[in-house]
Amino acid sequence: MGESRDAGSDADPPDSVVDAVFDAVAATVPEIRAALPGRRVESGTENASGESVMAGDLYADELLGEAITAVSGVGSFVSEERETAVDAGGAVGDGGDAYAVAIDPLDGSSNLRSNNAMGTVVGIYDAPLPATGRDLVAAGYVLYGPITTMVVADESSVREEVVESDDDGTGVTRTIVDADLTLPAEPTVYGFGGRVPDWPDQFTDYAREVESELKLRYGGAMVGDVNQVLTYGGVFAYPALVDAPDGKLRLQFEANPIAYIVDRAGGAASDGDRDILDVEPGGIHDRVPLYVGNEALIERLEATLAG
Ligand code: AHM
Ligand code: MG
Repeated sequence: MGESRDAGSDADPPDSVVDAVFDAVAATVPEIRAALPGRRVESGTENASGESVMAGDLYADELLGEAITAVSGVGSFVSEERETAVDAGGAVGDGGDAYAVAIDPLDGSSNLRSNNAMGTVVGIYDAPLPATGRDLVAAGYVLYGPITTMVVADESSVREEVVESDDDGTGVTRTIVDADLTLPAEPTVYGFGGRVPDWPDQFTDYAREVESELKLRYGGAMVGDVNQVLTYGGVFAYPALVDAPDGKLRLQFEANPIAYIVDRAGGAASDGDRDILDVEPGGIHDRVPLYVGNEALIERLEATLAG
Protein backbone atom coordinates (compact mmCIF):
# COMPACT_ATOMS: atom_id res chain seq x y z
CA MET A 1 0.00 0.00 0.00
CA GLY A 2 1.19 3.52 -0.71
CA GLU A 3 0.80 6.86 0.97
CA SER A 4 -2.60 7.93 2.21
CA ARG A 5 -4.20 11.21 3.10
CA ASP A 6 -7.54 12.59 4.09
CA ALA A 7 -9.35 14.35 1.28
CA GLY A 8 -10.56 17.85 1.85
CA SER A 9 -9.31 18.21 5.41
CA ASP A 10 -8.54 21.75 6.62
CA ALA A 11 -5.29 20.55 8.12
CA ASP A 12 -4.08 19.35 4.75
CA PRO A 13 -4.94 22.04 2.20
CA PRO A 14 -4.70 21.07 -1.46
CA ASP A 15 -1.58 22.19 -3.36
CA SER A 16 -3.51 23.30 -6.41
CA VAL A 17 -6.92 23.73 -8.00
CA VAL A 18 -6.50 20.34 -9.63
CA ASP A 19 -5.88 18.68 -6.25
CA ALA A 20 -8.85 20.54 -4.78
CA VAL A 21 -11.15 19.31 -7.57
CA PHE A 22 -10.14 15.68 -7.01
CA ASP A 23 -10.48 16.15 -3.24
CA ALA A 24 -14.02 17.41 -3.88
CA VAL A 25 -14.82 14.50 -6.18
CA ALA A 26 -13.41 11.90 -3.76
CA ALA A 27 -15.34 13.47 -0.89
CA THR A 28 -18.66 12.79 -2.72
CA VAL A 29 -17.96 9.05 -3.07
CA PRO A 30 -19.63 7.88 0.19
CA GLU A 31 -22.77 9.93 -0.47
CA ILE A 32 -23.05 8.79 -4.08
CA ARG A 33 -22.54 5.14 -3.09
CA ALA A 34 -25.06 5.41 -0.25
CA ALA A 35 -27.71 7.03 -2.46
CA LEU A 36 -27.63 4.54 -5.34
CA PRO A 37 -29.80 1.69 -3.94
CA GLY A 38 -32.86 3.94 -4.02
CA ARG A 39 -32.06 5.50 -7.39
CA ARG A 40 -31.98 2.58 -9.83
CA VAL A 41 -34.99 3.86 -11.76
CA GLU A 42 -35.48 6.28 -14.63
CA SER A 43 -36.12 9.86 -13.57
CA GLY A 44 -38.58 10.48 -16.39
CA THR A 45 -36.42 13.17 -18.00
CA GLU A 46 -34.08 13.21 -21.00
CA ASN A 47 -30.66 14.88 -21.14
CA ALA A 48 -29.15 17.08 -23.86
CA SER A 49 -28.07 13.93 -25.74
CA GLY A 50 -31.69 12.73 -25.84
CA GLU A 51 -31.01 9.86 -23.42
CA SER A 52 -33.18 8.79 -20.54
CA VAL A 53 -31.72 10.04 -17.24
CA MET A 54 -31.67 7.73 -14.21
CA ALA A 55 -32.49 9.05 -10.74
CA GLY A 56 -28.88 8.18 -9.83
CA ASP A 57 -27.58 10.39 -12.67
CA LEU A 58 -29.50 13.39 -11.33
CA TYR A 59 -28.36 12.86 -7.76
CA ALA A 60 -24.68 12.41 -8.69
CA ASP A 61 -24.86 15.45 -10.96
CA GLU A 62 -26.33 17.62 -8.19
CA LEU A 63 -23.83 16.48 -5.57
CA LEU A 64 -20.77 16.77 -7.80
CA GLY A 65 -21.95 20.10 -9.21
CA GLU A 66 -22.20 21.58 -5.71
CA ALA A 67 -18.81 20.20 -4.65
CA ILE A 68 -16.90 21.20 -7.79
CA THR A 69 -18.35 24.71 -8.21
CA ALA A 70 -17.41 25.41 -4.57
CA VAL A 71 -13.72 24.90 -5.40
CA SER A 72 -11.89 28.20 -5.64
CA GLY A 73 -10.26 28.39 -9.07
CA VAL A 74 -13.08 26.59 -10.90
CA GLY A 75 -14.60 29.22 -13.17
CA SER A 76 -17.00 27.11 -15.16
CA PHE A 77 -18.73 23.75 -14.68
CA VAL A 78 -20.51 21.63 -17.22
CA SER A 79 -22.03 18.17 -17.04
CA GLU A 80 -23.38 15.55 -19.42
CA GLU A 81 -26.69 15.95 -17.60
CA ARG A 82 -26.95 19.77 -18.03
CA GLU A 83 -27.82 21.69 -21.18
CA THR A 84 -25.43 24.57 -20.53
CA ALA A 85 -22.36 25.48 -18.49
CA VAL A 86 -22.66 26.89 -14.94
CA ASP A 87 -20.70 30.07 -14.28
CA ALA A 88 -18.78 29.35 -11.08
CA GLY A 89 -17.01 32.77 -10.91
CA GLY A 90 -13.60 33.51 -12.40
CA ALA A 91 -12.57 33.86 -16.03
CA VAL A 92 -11.40 30.74 -17.89
CA GLY A 93 -8.84 30.84 -20.70
CA ASP A 94 -7.18 33.94 -22.13
CA GLY A 95 -6.61 36.49 -19.42
CA GLY A 96 -8.26 34.35 -16.74
CA ASP A 97 -6.69 32.00 -14.25
CA ALA A 98 -9.64 29.72 -13.55
CA TYR A 99 -10.33 26.27 -15.00
CA ALA A 100 -13.39 24.75 -16.65
CA VAL A 101 -14.45 21.37 -15.28
CA ALA A 102 -16.50 18.91 -17.34
CA ILE A 103 -17.98 15.75 -15.83
CA ASP A 104 -19.98 12.68 -16.66
CA PRO A 105 -21.50 12.25 -13.19
CA LEU A 106 -22.50 8.59 -13.55
CA ASP A 107 -20.98 6.95 -16.59
CA GLY A 108 -22.63 3.66 -17.52
CA SER A 109 -25.67 4.37 -15.35
CA SER A 110 -27.75 1.84 -17.28
CA ASN A 111 -25.69 -0.64 -15.23
CA LEU A 112 -27.53 0.54 -12.11
CA ARG A 113 -30.42 -1.84 -12.76
CA SER A 114 -28.14 -4.87 -13.18
CA ASN A 115 -25.76 -3.74 -10.40
CA ASN A 116 -22.65 -3.69 -12.56
CA ALA A 117 -19.73 -1.26 -12.46
CA MET A 118 -20.13 2.45 -13.16
CA GLY A 119 -17.94 5.51 -12.98
CA THR A 120 -17.60 9.28 -12.73
CA VAL A 121 -15.44 11.02 -15.34
CA VAL A 122 -13.73 14.39 -14.74
CA GLY A 123 -11.85 16.66 -17.16
CA ILE A 124 -10.15 19.89 -16.03
CA TYR A 125 -9.63 22.28 -18.95
CA ASP A 126 -7.57 25.45 -19.15
CA ALA A 127 -9.96 26.89 -21.76
CA PRO A 128 -13.66 27.69 -22.03
CA LEU A 129 -15.77 24.75 -23.16
CA PRO A 130 -16.13 23.28 -25.64
CA ALA A 131 -12.37 22.76 -25.87
CA THR A 132 -9.96 20.24 -27.34
CA GLY A 133 -8.29 17.55 -25.26
CA ARG A 134 -5.01 19.47 -25.66
CA ASP A 135 -6.55 22.05 -23.29
CA LEU A 136 -6.83 19.52 -20.47
CA VAL A 137 -4.49 20.07 -17.52
CA ALA A 138 -5.71 16.96 -15.71
CA ALA A 139 -8.33 14.25 -15.99
CA GLY A 140 -9.53 11.37 -13.88
CA TYR A 141 -12.28 8.92 -13.11
CA VAL A 142 -13.86 7.20 -10.16
CA LEU A 143 -14.69 3.52 -10.63
CA TYR A 144 -17.53 2.25 -8.43
CA GLY A 145 -16.58 -1.43 -8.50
CA PRO A 146 -16.37 -3.94 -5.64
CA ILE A 147 -14.04 -1.31 -4.22
CA THR A 148 -13.94 2.36 -5.15
CA THR A 149 -10.84 3.50 -6.99
CA MET A 150 -9.89 6.82 -8.53
CA VAL A 151 -7.42 7.22 -11.39
CA VAL A 152 -5.93 10.71 -11.71
CA ALA A 153 -3.70 11.89 -14.56
CA ASP A 154 -1.92 15.22 -14.79
CA GLU A 155 1.27 16.59 -16.31
CA SER A 156 3.50 14.65 -13.94
CA SER A 157 1.87 11.26 -13.43
CA VAL A 158 -1.01 8.83 -13.72
CA ARG A 159 -1.89 7.28 -10.37
CA GLU A 160 -4.50 4.92 -9.03
CA GLU A 161 -5.94 5.41 -5.56
CA VAL A 162 -8.33 3.44 -3.37
CA VAL A 163 -11.00 5.72 -1.88
CA GLU A 164 -12.47 4.60 1.45
CA SER A 165 -14.88 6.19 3.90
CA ASP A 166 -13.35 7.09 7.23
CA ASP A 167 -14.62 5.02 10.16
CA ASP A 168 -16.15 8.07 11.84
CA GLY A 169 -18.04 8.96 8.64
CA THR A 170 -16.52 12.44 8.42
CA GLY A 171 -14.63 12.07 5.16
CA VAL A 172 -12.62 9.73 2.96
CA THR A 173 -9.08 8.45 2.90
CA ARG A 174 -7.30 8.14 -0.45
CA THR A 175 -4.50 5.59 -0.65
CA ILE A 176 -2.23 5.55 -3.67
CA VAL A 177 -1.93 1.93 -4.84
CA ASP A 178 -0.08 2.65 -8.09
CA ALA A 179 1.93 5.87 -8.35
CA ASP A 180 2.92 5.28 -11.96
CA LEU A 181 0.05 3.61 -13.76
CA THR A 182 1.32 2.39 -17.12
CA LEU A 183 -0.53 0.51 -19.84
CA PRO A 184 0.95 -3.02 -20.07
CA ALA A 185 3.01 -3.44 -23.28
CA GLU A 186 1.37 -6.79 -24.09
CA PRO A 187 -2.38 -6.41 -24.86
CA THR A 188 -4.78 -8.99 -23.42
CA VAL A 189 -8.39 -7.75 -23.48
CA TYR A 190 -10.84 -5.96 -25.78
CA GLY A 191 -14.35 -4.54 -25.42
CA PHE A 192 -16.41 -2.93 -28.20
CA GLY A 193 -19.78 -1.19 -27.79
CA GLY A 194 -22.80 -1.07 -30.08
CA ARG A 195 -24.59 -3.87 -31.95
CA VAL A 196 -22.48 -5.84 -34.42
CA PRO A 197 -25.01 -5.36 -37.30
CA ASP A 198 -24.68 -1.58 -36.77
CA TRP A 199 -20.89 -1.58 -37.18
CA PRO A 200 -19.39 -0.36 -40.47
CA ASP A 201 -17.72 -3.19 -42.45
CA GLN A 202 -14.17 -1.93 -41.85
CA PHE A 203 -14.68 -1.92 -38.11
CA THR A 204 -16.16 -5.43 -38.28
CA ASP A 205 -13.00 -6.54 -40.14
CA TYR A 206 -10.86 -5.03 -37.39
CA ALA A 207 -13.00 -6.64 -34.66
CA ARG A 208 -12.66 -10.08 -36.32
CA GLU A 209 -8.86 -9.75 -36.16
CA VAL A 210 -8.80 -8.47 -32.60
CA GLU A 211 -11.15 -11.16 -31.30
CA SER A 212 -8.84 -13.86 -32.65
CA GLU A 213 -5.99 -12.40 -30.59
CA LEU A 214 -7.48 -10.99 -27.39
CA LYS A 215 -10.06 -11.95 -24.79
CA LEU A 216 -13.48 -10.21 -24.70
CA ARG A 217 -14.09 -8.23 -21.49
CA TYR A 218 -17.05 -5.85 -21.90
CA GLY A 219 -19.15 -4.53 -19.04
CA GLY A 220 -21.15 -1.69 -20.62
CA ALA A 221 -19.59 1.17 -18.64
CA MET A 222 -16.75 2.95 -20.39
CA VAL A 223 -14.93 3.66 -17.12
CA GLY A 224 -14.97 -0.01 -16.11
CA ASP A 225 -14.03 -1.19 -19.59
CA VAL A 226 -11.19 1.31 -19.98
CA ASN A 227 -9.95 0.42 -16.50
CA GLN A 228 -9.64 -3.19 -17.65
CA VAL A 229 -7.59 -2.02 -20.65
CA LEU A 230 -5.33 0.04 -18.36
CA THR A 231 -4.91 -2.96 -16.07
CA TYR A 232 -4.38 -5.75 -18.61
CA GLY A 233 -3.52 -3.96 -21.87
CA GLY A 234 -5.76 -4.05 -24.93
CA VAL A 235 -8.36 -1.92 -26.67
CA PHE A 236 -11.76 -0.40 -25.90
CA ALA A 237 -14.01 1.14 -28.53
CA TYR A 238 -17.38 2.71 -28.87
CA PRO A 239 -17.18 2.90 -32.66
CA ALA A 240 -18.85 4.96 -35.34
CA LEU A 241 -22.08 3.16 -36.28
CA VAL A 242 -23.65 3.00 -39.74
CA ASP A 243 -26.59 5.15 -38.59
CA ALA A 244 -24.61 7.12 -35.97
CA PRO A 245 -21.28 8.07 -37.55
CA ASP A 246 -20.29 10.01 -34.42
CA GLY A 247 -20.85 6.99 -32.19
CA LYS A 248 -22.31 7.42 -28.71
CA LEU A 249 -19.74 8.89 -26.35
CA ARG A 250 -19.35 12.61 -25.74
CA LEU A 251 -16.09 14.42 -26.53
CA GLN A 252 -15.99 16.87 -23.59
CA PHE A 253 -17.19 14.58 -20.79
CA GLU A 254 -16.01 11.13 -21.85
CA ALA A 255 -13.64 10.82 -24.81
CA ASN A 256 -11.25 13.71 -24.06
CA PRO A 257 -10.62 12.84 -20.37
CA ILE A 258 -10.22 9.12 -21.16
CA ALA A 259 -7.90 9.90 -24.09
CA TYR A 260 -5.78 12.16 -21.86
CA ILE A 261 -5.48 9.47 -19.15
CA VAL A 262 -4.62 6.64 -21.55
CA ASP A 263 -2.19 8.85 -23.48
CA ARG A 264 -0.38 9.77 -20.24
CA ALA A 265 -0.29 6.06 -19.32
CA GLY A 266 1.57 5.29 -22.57
CA GLY A 267 -1.34 4.36 -24.85
CA ALA A 268 -3.24 6.12 -27.62
CA ALA A 269 -6.77 7.27 -28.44
CA SER A 270 -8.31 7.95 -31.84
CA ASP A 271 -11.59 8.96 -33.41
CA GLY A 272 -10.71 6.53 -36.20
CA ASP A 273 -8.74 9.10 -38.16
CA ARG A 274 -6.78 11.26 -35.74
CA ASP A 275 -5.77 11.59 -32.09
CA ILE A 276 -8.87 12.29 -29.98
CA LEU A 277 -6.94 15.10 -28.28
CA ASP A 278 -6.80 16.95 -31.63
CA VAL A 279 -10.53 16.73 -32.39
CA GLU A 280 -12.03 20.21 -32.71
CA PRO A 281 -15.33 20.40 -30.85
CA GLY A 282 -18.45 22.02 -32.27
CA GLY A 283 -20.73 22.02 -29.22
CA ILE A 284 -20.56 20.97 -25.59
CA HIS A 285 -22.54 17.76 -26.13
CA ASP A 286 -20.83 16.65 -29.38
CA ARG A 287 -20.37 12.93 -29.76
CA VAL A 288 -17.27 11.23 -31.17
CA PRO A 289 -16.26 7.65 -32.02
CA LEU A 290 -13.67 6.48 -29.46
CA TYR A 291 -10.97 3.84 -29.95
CA VAL A 292 -8.47 3.68 -27.10
CA GLY A 293 -5.70 1.37 -25.88
CA ASN A 294 -2.26 0.08 -26.86
CA GLU A 295 -0.69 2.22 -29.57
CA ALA A 296 -0.11 -0.64 -32.04
CA LEU A 297 -3.79 -1.64 -31.84
CA ILE A 298 -4.94 1.95 -32.41
CA GLU A 299 -2.57 2.37 -35.37
CA ARG A 300 -3.91 -0.87 -36.88
CA LEU A 301 -7.48 0.37 -36.32
CA GLU A 302 -6.78 3.62 -38.18
CA ALA A 303 -5.13 1.71 -41.05
CA THR A 304 -8.06 -0.74 -41.29
CA LEU A 305 -10.68 2.03 -41.27
CA ALA A 306 -8.73 3.91 -43.93
CA GLY A 307 -9.03 0.78 -46.08
P1 AHM B 1 -23.92 7.17 -20.11
O1 AHM B 1 -22.81 8.13 -19.81
O2 AHM B 1 -25.21 7.85 -20.40
O3 AHM B 1 -24.03 6.11 -19.07
O4 AHM B 1 -23.57 6.44 -21.50
C1 AHM B 1 -22.26 6.03 -21.78
C2 AHM B 1 -22.11 4.54 -21.68
C3 AHM B 1 -20.67 4.14 -21.63
O5 AHM B 1 -20.23 4.02 -20.33
C4 AHM B 1 -20.64 2.82 -22.34
O6 AHM B 1 -19.41 2.59 -22.97
C5 AHM B 1 -21.77 2.95 -23.31
O7 AHM B 1 -22.64 3.94 -22.84
C6 AHM B 1 -22.52 1.68 -23.43
O8 AHM B 1 -23.58 1.86 -24.28
P2 AHM B 1 -24.54 0.68 -24.69
O9 AHM B 1 -25.37 0.41 -23.47
O10 AHM B 1 -25.31 1.26 -25.83
O11 AHM B 1 -23.67 -0.50 -25.06
MG1 MG C 1 -20.99 8.30 -19.94
